[in-house]
Amino acid sequence: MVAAAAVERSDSGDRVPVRDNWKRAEAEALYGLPFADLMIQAQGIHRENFDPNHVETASLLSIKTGGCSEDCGYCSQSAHYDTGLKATRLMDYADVVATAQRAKDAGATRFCMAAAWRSPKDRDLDSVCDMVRAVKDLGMETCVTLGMLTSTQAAQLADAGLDFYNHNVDTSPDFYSKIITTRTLQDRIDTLAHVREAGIKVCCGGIIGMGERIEDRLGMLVLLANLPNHPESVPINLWNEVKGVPVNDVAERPDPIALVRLIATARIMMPTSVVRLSAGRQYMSDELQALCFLAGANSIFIGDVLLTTKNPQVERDAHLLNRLGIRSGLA
Ligand code: SAM
Ligand code: DTB
Ligand code: SF4
Repeated sequence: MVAAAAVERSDSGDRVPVRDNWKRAEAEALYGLPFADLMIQAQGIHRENFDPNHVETASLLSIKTGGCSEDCGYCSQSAHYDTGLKATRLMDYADVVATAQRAKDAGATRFCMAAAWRSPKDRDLDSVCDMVRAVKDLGMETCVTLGMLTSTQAAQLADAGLDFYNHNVDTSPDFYSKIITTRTLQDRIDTLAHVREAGIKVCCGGIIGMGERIEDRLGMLVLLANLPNHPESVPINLWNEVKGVPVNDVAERPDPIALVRLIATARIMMPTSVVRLSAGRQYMSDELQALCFLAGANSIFIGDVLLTTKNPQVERDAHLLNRLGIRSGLA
């Protein structure tokens, strides 16, 4: 029943079949399994491909905040909505490097630099490439998220040594147009293709809790799992509340068990991808996060803020991971 469409290498070097032909009905069947059956399957796959007692720690920095021309209905940084956020210019090189050093000292192994752009201007891209080189020299993995890229721009970032590019599909193909109108899902898929062609690893996921149905959440997983290659990193963001954006009127925080089921389903469908329990951990109990790690989540953002919204305190994360016996940059 399960056809192997491609083969990828897991962390342990084993060859594992990786499918790119998922049907939504199959995702629904997995998601709807009795909880214990879903969890044991996800845990088995997690253990085949990763150390289950390790969680990756990434740190985020908004290097250019607000004033964005896109209309993403969830985002504090869109110029289309009055969110009370002050727009800034691109940060200075020295401040970015100093922040990366502090993040490293605090236990982050990856440093993700985010800019509120529809797409970068060539002059700005040169500056970001310098930042990437400097952060790499600190011995950290690098990730940037700058909006849409041409293939030339992706090649420039690859030359600078960039490890990961984050560009999310955000939601299901069916729900997408209710959330964003200024760029299409196909625009995003084109950028992901440019990133892949340039040899940069892909970080791509989305957001839940924006008023979508469970079918949309699974439709998003099917979209991600059927990309030509599975993204190496899959961030699952729970919408972090922002006043003044359209999503605020329709948002519904997902049932915690539904979140665990979604993580487990992602783990099964994308066995070799790192699944990040991304934004929204500020709303989660320690017990819920522990269940998400058991379901196969193996990355978090650390630091008291994400880009413009809150994240749990580093001390709370260190305490949680310690109690679970999970190794990370923090513990
Ligand atoms: N401007 C670039 C872009 O959109 O490609 C990069 C930055 S953007 C903030 C990166 C991602 O953060 C978005 O695609 C979205 O998935 C996520 N995000 C933004 N606001 C969020 C919120 N309030 N809660 C959860 N995730 C959010
Ligand atoms: C991703 O998927 N989540 C991060 C990162 N990629 C850039 C961003 C989360 C942003 C949360 C809202 C904010 O802090 O503004
Ligand atoms: Fe701009 Fe990115 Fe926010 Fe969309 S998610 S409004 S592109 S910063």
